[in-house]
Amino acid sequence: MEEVLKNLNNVKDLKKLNIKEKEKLAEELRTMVLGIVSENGGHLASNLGVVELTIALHSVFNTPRDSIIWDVGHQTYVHKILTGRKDQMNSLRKLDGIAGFPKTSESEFDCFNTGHSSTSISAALGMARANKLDDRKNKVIAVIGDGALTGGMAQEALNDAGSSNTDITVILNDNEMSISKNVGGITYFLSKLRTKRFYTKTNSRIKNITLKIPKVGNSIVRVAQRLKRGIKQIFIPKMYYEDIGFTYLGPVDGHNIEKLERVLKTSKAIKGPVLIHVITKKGKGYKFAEENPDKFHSTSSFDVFTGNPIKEKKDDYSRIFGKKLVELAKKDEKIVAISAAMIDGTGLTEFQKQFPNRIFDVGIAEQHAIRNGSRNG
Ligand SMILES: Cc1ncc(C[n+]2csc(CCOP(=O)(O)OP(=O)(O)O)c2C)c(N)n1
Repeated sequence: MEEVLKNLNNVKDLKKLNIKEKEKLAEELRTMVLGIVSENGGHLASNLGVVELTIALHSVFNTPRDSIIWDVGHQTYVHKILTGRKDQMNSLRKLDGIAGFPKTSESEFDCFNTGHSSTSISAALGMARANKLDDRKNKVIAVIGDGALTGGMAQEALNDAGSSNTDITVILNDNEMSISKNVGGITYFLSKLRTKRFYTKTNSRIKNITLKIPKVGNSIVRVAQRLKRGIKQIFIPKMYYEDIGFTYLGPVDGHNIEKLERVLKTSKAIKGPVLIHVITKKGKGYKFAEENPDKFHSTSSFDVFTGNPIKEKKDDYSRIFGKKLVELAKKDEKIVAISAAMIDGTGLTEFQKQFPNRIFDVGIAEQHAIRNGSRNG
């Protein structure tokens, strides 16, 4: 098969491809992202994990009319390549180069500037409400990782969206990782959902059949959704997302473009808020990143064949802070460390090794972390 990426300049070209070509494209995108990040540095593992999801999203939705809001925004390299910025990607992390995060001034496909975690559902809900007021039929999709989902604002937004009677699709990109292993009660809950394979198979079979029926297909999907809710209560008693007002679809294999496209098409036919649980592998396709997704979350330039950095890391503020804290903690057992999902990024890895009982990763929840660390009153 001919090279697919070479001839692809925009989402219109993408929509013309068949599944086999899209699978080939996924491979080529991985090679391209790996080449750029190994040279320039950048966010590798998260981008490798969303290749198929990004292809499916731009294939099914009518972007930029439909809005995709990427939480944090560090996983948008593939999105940028597919939306007309292929030739600029080499300038990533260079002066005046392409931004490493969505940037509204860079492209009409970037509809919200991000960087901070856990904001996507709030932004998406606002846009969806505006669409409703203006009687626009545009779709709004928030793509949020299981790490970002631990953030308070994401929970506040789910709470609001669930009762909003607004058409909004939340895609939960669940790779079990924040930068490090994801933490907290929500991760227990998600791991339970992931194991409900029996239910998933039945569920997608209903949708496959119904969507093939022209015209009435969509209304049958809706009835099936209601019925499904009943069945699901039997197998998954604590169906939290459905209980707070979302239609839950999934879990779906986030590396299977065909299945992803099917579930995304189904979501378009459903009224009100929908949550699609997508299972991905952080670092997918590059052995070193799959084995060490935290090391390859954000990286400086490295040798593709060994996975080793080109230059050894120098001491920076975080490393010096971390060393000093270990020194002080040896002398004072009252010293503990609290981190909002940034143990490595804030220089606390050595502290964690030496004092595993005196360090607390509270998830991406800075506000909670500060309060967690305060004295009485
Ligand atoms: C408020 C805030 N805290 C911390 C960070 C640093 N940070 C960037 S990405 C990330 C992990 C995100 O995990 P997840 O949402 O699961 O996405 P993944 O990288 O696994 O795809 C963190 C903690 C941030 N961007 N914003």
